[in-house]
Amino acid sequence: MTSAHQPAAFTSTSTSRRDLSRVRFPDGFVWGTATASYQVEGAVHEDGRGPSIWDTFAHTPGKVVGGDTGDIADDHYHRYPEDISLMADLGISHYRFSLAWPRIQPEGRGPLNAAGVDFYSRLVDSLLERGIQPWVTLYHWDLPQPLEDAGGWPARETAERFAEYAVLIHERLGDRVADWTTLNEPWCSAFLGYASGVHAPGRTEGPAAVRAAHHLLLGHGLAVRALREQGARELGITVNLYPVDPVTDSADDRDAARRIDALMNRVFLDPLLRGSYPEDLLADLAPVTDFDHVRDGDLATISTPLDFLGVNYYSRHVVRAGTAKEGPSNWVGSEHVEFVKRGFPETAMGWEIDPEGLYETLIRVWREYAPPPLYVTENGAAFDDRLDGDGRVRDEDRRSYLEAHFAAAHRALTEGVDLRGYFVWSLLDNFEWALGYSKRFGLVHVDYETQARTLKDSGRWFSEITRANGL
Ligand code: NCW
Repeated sequence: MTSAHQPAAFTSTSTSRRDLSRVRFPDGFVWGTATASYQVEGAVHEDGRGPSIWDTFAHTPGKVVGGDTGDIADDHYHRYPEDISLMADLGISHYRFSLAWPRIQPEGRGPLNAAGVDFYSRLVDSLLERGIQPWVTLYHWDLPQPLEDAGGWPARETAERFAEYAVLIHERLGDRVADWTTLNEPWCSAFLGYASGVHAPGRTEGPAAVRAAHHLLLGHGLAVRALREQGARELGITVNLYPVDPVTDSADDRDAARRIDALMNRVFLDPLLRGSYPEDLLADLAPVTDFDHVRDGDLATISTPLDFLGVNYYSRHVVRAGTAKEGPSNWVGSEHVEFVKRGFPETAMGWEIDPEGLYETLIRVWREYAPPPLYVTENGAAFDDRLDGDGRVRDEDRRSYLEAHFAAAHRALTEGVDLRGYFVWSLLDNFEWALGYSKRFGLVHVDYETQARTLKDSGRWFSEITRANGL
């Protein structure tokens, strides 16, 4: 089989310390770690928090590996002071976390829940006291259940509720939080939530997923406009991007790669940064939807200028033309592709390790879209970590993964990409959605029995990187 794309091998030689000895990031480069509310907070019944779609989904038998739920998670709701101390040890300048909308508006509409707001206010103050800037994500997948009951993201009203929520919480935290990200990975919310159904709310309706994607974008645009009027300082969105390559150079495989690139990358990049949906995507999706949910003016709202674009990068997709109309890789039913593994080393998620893909992604977005400054808002890896008898986690695999990806990002920087920062996913081992606690992404190991935190070897190494601002 010929491969149309031959990425640089992920070898110890290409990432050796000697090769990287002169890798220095620009002054002021942001180094951070990231988490998300439902994945770390726990305390799901405390202080007036309402249920989210993830509470419902995780408590539905068969939806999450091991029957795990986020009920307790990392108990970050109570242990955030300890976690902030860990961040201070890591030497990070920024902490990216998300707000649980159902803590702030338990019904997804109406008045604020003061106790929920207080929690985030205390968290922000505690971060600032330790010299760590809070980087807030407004929505990382935990939609208030009452809004799902009213139609969820496929319903236009959800976009309006989201913008209202954004305004209300910005009024309370905007004096201390400079950086606001509207959505995290809207692709996952739309297509895993409403098409494949592997994420909450677990619906399997292709056309609904396409409507959800639009209303997520619309909610983003409405929120950006409203927050701008409130004088918000730095506004952006985070998308998950992948290079998509055909497994061979055949016309069919190249067309398969084009379809997946449209459905995973350009479906968000084009509306956000060009104010239109890609023509080829509209044509591909014609059997599924006629896009009659898109109203005049929506795309102008969605493409309201941003201060930064967040990029989450984990791997590359390689595809071949297929015939299957259903299955895990055929979310809306128009894809007809198979995802191909190349035999590269993988993380515990089964995602091939491909740092070159990060370089390509940053260069591509920079050259094709002329975006605002970029941040890598997530990159990291799950591995089968073991807490050794001497209390150490020797996660050389994670260290080497991160080192190779930092170097790839640096290469993009030296070639002109305005990359301003890098957040490692994740600070802590946490609830990995449908995979429960079986996958560990943290720089810090969490013992879920005792809630004991242990800095992994990769975390210790990361603290050297943040302090040296280089490799
Ligand atoms: S699952 C996922 N992740 C992980 C999660 O912990 C975090 O909350 C997310 O922002 C790590 O980063 C993101 N992303 C889902 C990717 C699904 C890819 C499906 C590809 C199908 C071919």
